[in-house]
Amino acid sequence: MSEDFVTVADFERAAEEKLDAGVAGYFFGGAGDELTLRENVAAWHGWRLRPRALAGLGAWRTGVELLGGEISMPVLVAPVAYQGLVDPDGELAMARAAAAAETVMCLSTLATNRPRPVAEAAPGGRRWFQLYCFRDEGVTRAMVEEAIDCGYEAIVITVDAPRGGNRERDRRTGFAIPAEIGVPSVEAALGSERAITIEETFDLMEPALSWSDLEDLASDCRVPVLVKGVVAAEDAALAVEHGAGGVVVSNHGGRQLDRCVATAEALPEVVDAVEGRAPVLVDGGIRRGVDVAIALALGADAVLVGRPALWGLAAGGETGARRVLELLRAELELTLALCGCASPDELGRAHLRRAPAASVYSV
Ligand code: FNR
Ligand code: LAC
Repeated sequence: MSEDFVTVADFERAAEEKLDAGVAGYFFGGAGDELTLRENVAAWHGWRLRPRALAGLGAWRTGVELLGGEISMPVLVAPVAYQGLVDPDGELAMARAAAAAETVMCLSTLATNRPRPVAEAAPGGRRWFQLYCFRDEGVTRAMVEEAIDCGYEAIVITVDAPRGGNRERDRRTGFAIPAEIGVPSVEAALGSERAITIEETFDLMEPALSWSDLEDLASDCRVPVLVKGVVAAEDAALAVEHGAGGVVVSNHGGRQLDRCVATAEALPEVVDAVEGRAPVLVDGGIRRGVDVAIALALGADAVLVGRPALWGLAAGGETGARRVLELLRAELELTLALCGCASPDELGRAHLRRAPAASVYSV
């Protein structure tokens, strides 16, 4: 990993060169025609900033408070499965990178390390746990209890995956998780030590979850339960009414329902429906600090990045992931300064206008 990596795109290219075709297809790919995958990125380009002048500022702050704790920036690490496929330390390295960048890491249920060693790898860091509910309730319960016991501060239940999306790249490469990459939750559910496909993994999950399950989980857990994978205002309101402590606007990085609305387009209606009753986060296609600023201006409290952090990890291990997070922070700080804002909470819809319709200006 060289010093001339100055953008997320530099890490993306380096990761693509380094990973073999099957692994790259899994991490880079989306569902179907990958229209939503591409549109997630493009939709952030659909806004223009209206900076304010002569704000009289000489210092800028990117730090925010989220769910009762401080982080250095409103950019968190999204749950991404199987990180041991791109780095020998996998989630342990990602946890250390997030802690060094002073932000939250959300650990996937489908991690290659259990919640406890990940917590021990970065004792000073803040952590949330992403939940997939297995058909075998005992497996789900054991993971959640371990996470909460080890200081994970929130459970993030993913609701956009009652079945696995149509991952055509994986079908072409025949991609499967190699047996030597242990996935503790899957091993517990399957009792198997052979290579397993992503489709088989999704078949282990309980598809028939409903709002009452959210309500039960939220009342059983002693930590907040966030709902990840909402794009409709109606669902955002239902989530809050059923006890959610936060809503994550997400379409799973374009990996589930292709032609799903882009998250930048869904965000305003969700913000309006939640009416400040809970934090609203968003992920999908965030590649620049200016994307983060646009999300905040539209009303998000924070964003998460999935592939960017993963590309950092693949290209340069813990240091690479940390540098991706730090460069997003630096880009956000510069954007705030150039918009005349002292801190993230000063950005609002008055700082935005729609970009001209598809035209010579489109990028
Ligand atoms: C994911 N995502 C995901 N989400 C989740 O809730 N549990 C998971 O295990 C995974 N696994 C996963 C694997 C890979 C390879 C990717 C790319 C994504 C979705 C993730 O949390 C997030 O919603 C998206 O990655 C956001 O889009 P960007 O930032 O990758 O564009
Ligand atoms: C994925 C799962 C595991 O997106 O969430 O591949």
